Amino acid sequence: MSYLLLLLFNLYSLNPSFEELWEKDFSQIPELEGYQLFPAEAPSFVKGDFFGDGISDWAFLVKDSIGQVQLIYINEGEKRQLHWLGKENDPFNLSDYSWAQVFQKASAGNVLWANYVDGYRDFKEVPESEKVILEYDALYLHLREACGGGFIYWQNGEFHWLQQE
Ligand SMILES: [Ca+2]
Repeated sequence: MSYLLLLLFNLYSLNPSFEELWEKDFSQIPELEGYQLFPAEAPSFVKGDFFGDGISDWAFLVKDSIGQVQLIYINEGEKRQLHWLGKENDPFNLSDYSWAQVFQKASAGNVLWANYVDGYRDFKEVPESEKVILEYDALYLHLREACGGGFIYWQNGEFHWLQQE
């Protein structure tokens, strides 16, 4: 019995919850000082290999002191790197990500496309050149009421967006 408890305890400490990780690790990163986690619908974080180095990363939303919500990627690897979306140099000119209620992973290998370009279009209407085969995991962000959102994926050293309606 005690062995089982010990085993469970070890499993638990090897797999801390995201909230624990935030508490003990991410919130201690100097750049993230003063930020709070912003809860999307569960899950409020996504774990995946977004940058293709084979080491899983984290993506989640944080709120600053004036309530603006930004998207953070923690790229784990040999050296930890942070990517901020929602600040001055946002690749999509967005200054707030609070609309991203639904927060999910699209796994590497999936084929994605923008499903709205001057109107809805489905897979067979999309030119081959506009289909994206995900090299790495991607994020899917979605606002339920407006049925809008998109995929954010990393390719050739930058973030890309595919509109989803
Ligand atoms: Ca990584």
